Amino acid sequence: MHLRMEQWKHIFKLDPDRDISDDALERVCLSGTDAVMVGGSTGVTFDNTVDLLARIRRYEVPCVLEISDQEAIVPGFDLFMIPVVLNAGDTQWIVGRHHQALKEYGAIIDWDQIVTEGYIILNGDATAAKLTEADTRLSVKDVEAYGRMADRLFRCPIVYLEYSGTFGDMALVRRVRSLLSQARLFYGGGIDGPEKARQAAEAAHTIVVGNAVYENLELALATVDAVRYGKAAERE
Ligand code: 1GP
Repeated sequence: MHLRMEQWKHIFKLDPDRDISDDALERVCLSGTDAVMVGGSTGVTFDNTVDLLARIRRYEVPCVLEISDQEAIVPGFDLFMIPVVLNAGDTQWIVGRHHQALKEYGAIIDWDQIVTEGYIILNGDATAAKLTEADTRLSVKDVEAYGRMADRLFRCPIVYLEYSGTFGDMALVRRVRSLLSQARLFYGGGIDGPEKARQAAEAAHTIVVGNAVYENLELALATVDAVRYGKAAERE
C-alpha cells in the first residue's frame, strides 16, 4: 500500500480502551476517511491495541498507531506516529520515553514507518495535558514559536495542535498553518459534526475526529463529507 500521508485531510482516532461495536467500526472504516489512527492517553495496552488492529484490518483503510506507551507497541500498522509534546512540563513526554524506547528497539526500527508529531497541547483540561503536565497558558507568540520549533528546528513532518475535548481557536490554527514550511498541520479537538469539521478543515491541513465516534456516530460520519466537499456538503 502506498501511503500518501501528505494528502490526508480527515482521520478518525479510535481509542483501544473504549468499546466500539463491529457495526460502528465497519461504518468508520468504510466512511471514506483517509486513515484510522489508534491511540489514547490512558488504558492503552498491547492486548487492546492488537484486538483493535485485527478488527480494523478487515478493511482497506490505512491504519496508524500513535504510540504513547512502549508496552503497547504492536507491529503490523502502516505507520507509527510518535508524539513529542513540545509544551510538556514533564520531559518524559519530550525525550524521556523516546530515549527508553530507542534503547530497547532502536536497532530494529524500520525508520520509513516512523513519523514524528510535534505536539502542542492547548486544552489544559484534556487528559493528555494533565498526563504530560503541559503548560497550556500560551500566548499566540508562544504557539507560533512551538510551531516553528517543530517545523523548522526539528523538521517534524506533522505539527499537531491538540485541543482534545474542546473546539479550539481556528484563527490560531490558521496562523500556525501559515508559518509552516514543510510540516502538515493536524488539528484535533471537539469536532462533533460537519460544521466544526468544515471550519477546522479550512484552518488545518488534516483534521482528527475522536470522541464524536463514541458520542454520536452519525454526526461523526458526516464530518468525512464535510471535509471532502466543504461548503457543498454543509448546504445539503
Ligand atoms: C484526540 O485530537 C484528538 O487526541 C481528537 O479530539 O476526541 O475531542 O475529537 P476529540
